[in-house]
Amino acid sequence: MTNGDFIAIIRPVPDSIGDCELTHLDRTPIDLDRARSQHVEYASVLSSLGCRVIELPALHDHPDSVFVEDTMIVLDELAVMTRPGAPSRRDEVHSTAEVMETFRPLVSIEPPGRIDGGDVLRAGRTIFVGCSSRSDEVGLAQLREIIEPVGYNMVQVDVHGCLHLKTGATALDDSTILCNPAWLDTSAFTGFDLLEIDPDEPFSGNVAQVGSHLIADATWTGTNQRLEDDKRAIALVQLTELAKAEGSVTCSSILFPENP
Ligand code: CIR
Repeated sequence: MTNGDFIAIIRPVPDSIGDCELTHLDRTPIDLDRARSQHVEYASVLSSLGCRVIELPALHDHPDSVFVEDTMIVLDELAVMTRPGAPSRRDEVHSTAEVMETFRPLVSIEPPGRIDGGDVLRAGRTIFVGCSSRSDEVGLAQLREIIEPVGYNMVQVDVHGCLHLKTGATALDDSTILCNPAWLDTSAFTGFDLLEIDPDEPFSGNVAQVGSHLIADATWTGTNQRLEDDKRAIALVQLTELAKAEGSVTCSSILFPENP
């Protein structure tokens, strides 16, 4: 697959981002202009890697709406509209769904189930799903019933130290996981190769995969060096402002192959 086969759905940084949900971080002022210029640069990196970038309309009344990843789980066969764990985020899902239905058949997580896309990590035909403060057993059971019949193996991972599973672990390819072992029980990844982050950079376990390339936050020089030493092709972005809203690289887009 070439990178050009990928779609990246994004949404602009809303005026209200300063009122975002925060779970593990204290609130610090977000520079809106800088957040926007970093987000524009993020979009241009996606384009430079060959993604077709689709920008959804801004949702200024939804402070976390730039973090589109949490609204949708896209697999080869179908897409799952999530039911975000934070009630303030539930209405973000509808406008993402309007665009997604042109690419995949849509199914949805139903109340009272809760799942955020940030808790769903795909590596090949394995889907790791975090049970976190946002995603619960009811939501996970619904997801299992949706994805196992289409041939995915779902593995539950208990998440304690961070917001989402993908805050602490992301896939580098179909068989390798970048992870922060301080935040996750790595026994969930048995059978996969693990690359540990630089322990001085706990938030560096989140990278986005676009074909043979990775997008990584330039802030995390130690972990990025480990990725380079592992012969990974990396494109760097700066997301210091969205990081204050507990966001990172994957959360700001929904990335998927147009024709898997
Ligand atoms: C939230 O708490 O929902 C947002 N402030 C951050 C969401 C980040 N999303 C992600 O990691 N997938």
